[in-house]
Amino acid sequence: MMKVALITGVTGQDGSYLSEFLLEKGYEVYGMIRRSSTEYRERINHLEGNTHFHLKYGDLSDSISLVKIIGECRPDEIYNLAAQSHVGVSFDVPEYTADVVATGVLRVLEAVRICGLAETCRIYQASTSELFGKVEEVPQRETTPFHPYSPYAVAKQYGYWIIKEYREAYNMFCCSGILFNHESERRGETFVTRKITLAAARIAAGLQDKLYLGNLSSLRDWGYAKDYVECMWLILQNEKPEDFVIATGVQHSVREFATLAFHHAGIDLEWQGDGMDEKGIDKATGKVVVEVSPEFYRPTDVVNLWGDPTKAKTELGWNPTKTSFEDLVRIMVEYDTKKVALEKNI
Ligand code: NAP
Ligand code: F7E
Repeated sequence: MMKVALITGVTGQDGSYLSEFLLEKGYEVYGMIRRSSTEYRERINHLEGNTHFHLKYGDLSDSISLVKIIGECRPDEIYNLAAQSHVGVSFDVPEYTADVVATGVLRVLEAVRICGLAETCRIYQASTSELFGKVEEVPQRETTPFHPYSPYAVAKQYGYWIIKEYREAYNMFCCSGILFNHESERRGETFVTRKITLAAARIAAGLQDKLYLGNLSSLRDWGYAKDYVECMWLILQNEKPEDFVIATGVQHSVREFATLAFHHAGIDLEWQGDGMDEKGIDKATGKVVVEVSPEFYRPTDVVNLWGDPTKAKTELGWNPTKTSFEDLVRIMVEYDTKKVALEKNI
């Protein structure tokens, strides 16, 4: 019997990689999509036409659609990846973020119960290192206290606790993967890594003059999204429902990411100045190619994320360093260099 999986957030970075991963494992995959004025779904276009891949309209803010979809496909596993996932944007749309990111998780759990699947359906919740926020311990592990530091993180904290509550109250197999930042050539273009790799490629091709960034000293534990979706699956194959920190255990600053990305694009940077006056200068030409802008600062910013993946390594057998930071940056810049070359020729 083929296992059935339902993925919310199937059009996103992780949803697209997870779909590929589960199809390869022989799953029947259902993905929930939102109605949009453009039907072009860049990250999953290549999967449409696969007879084991199905798309259903729904929305995390609409309980009826969730009950309908879950009742129709009767999944063995649900991967709840859908979210307003941009931390910066959550300060602009806090109420919507809370509705989708917090209450949305409750709606999925209740839909599973209403459909009579509480005993059979396993649920993965896309939790986040943002829960550690204004960090109280470095590196962060499963036992580190939470201190969420944005409307997004506060909403994700509700998601984390409601998953735990349903596990204990109703004995449901539901778990949170506390994932640290994971990036790829499919990363949304307003997250800092992709913004940098695209800009580095465009500046090198002469299509853009400058890149404006926010806090260059912010530290992150960046992994490769393709490696992280395997962990989501492993968490649901585990004997017991438990929560796991998923990270590489290696930390870098935004400045370091930019230096390496520009290097791969053929531009060696030299940094001059401090704070808002800091600039990244192209050593070869003396031109300023990176500047700091207050526009990209957040009212509260999380600046020291560094995960300890020991539990995932020992209990799930997951390899946190399959793709190194250096390889991740190279993969993203190579992809964007090709993308920009195509744009230039059009
Ligand atoms: P992403 O690329 O921003 O994708 C988000 C997905 O959610 C998209 O498919 C989006 O659909 C969908 N979505 C948004 N609002 C929705 C709603 N109201 N109803 C139904 N679908 C909705 O995010 P990602 O990077 O793949 O991340 C996946 C999940 O992991 C998210 O929950 C995120 O918060 C969490 N997370 C991400 C990271 C990371 O570093 N990437 C780390 C920790 C946790 P549209 O295409 O229609 O917009
Ligand atoms: O910011 C700083 C920014 O937007 C990283 C989401 O997937 O990972 C992601 O959230 C850092 C922050 O990701 C710019 O202030 C500097 O300190 O790439 P980001 P994020 O906020 O860490 C977590 C784990 C999630 O759960 C989220 O869903 O970089 N930064 N300059 C900038 N950030 C952006 N976006 N743009 C800048 O120009």
